[in-house]
Amino acid sequence: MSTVTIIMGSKSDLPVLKGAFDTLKEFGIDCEGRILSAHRTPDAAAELAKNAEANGTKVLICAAGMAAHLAGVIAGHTVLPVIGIPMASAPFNGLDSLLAMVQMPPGIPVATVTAGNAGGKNAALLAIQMLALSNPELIQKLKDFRVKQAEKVLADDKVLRESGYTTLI
Ligand code: RP5
Repeated sequence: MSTVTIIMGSKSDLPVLKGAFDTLKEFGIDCEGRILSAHRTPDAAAELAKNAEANGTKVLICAAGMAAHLAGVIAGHTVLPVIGIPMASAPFNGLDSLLAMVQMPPGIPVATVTAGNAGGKNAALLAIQMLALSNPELIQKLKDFRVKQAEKVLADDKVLRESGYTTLI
């Protein structure tokens, strides 16, 4: 198993996770993706969680929508950190997933990140920040990433001001 394991409740969640895979790759973190559901494949999901620590996984990322129990169920089977991404699923646009995921009972935490598309990237960055606690090289990469990100915003700001406040597009 890889350092970061990304589990999604359905193949339909995959597009949102592109940001997670891309970001982990950018930072050189080995990761793997699995499609397992807390409801449709409960035994396989539990098995993965129970074996994750022994298999060398350090952080688990779980994406699920609707009655989004995946992250919570995984967290109940392991002491590894679990990051949850609430999917913006219909008909409640992710409010259902968010509430299901963020309301873990005391004793079994899930670190819930941004709902929907941005959640993939933020889940990966949070996982990297966790891994960076024991990896100074990753700390530096995260600092470089922040600098680049800020430079991009400031460059956009400069273009906007120089354009006489017309659109950037
Ligand atoms: C959840 O139900 C999945 O994580 C997905 O977000 C949602 C809908 O699944 P599909 O019906 O698209 O397979 O378990």
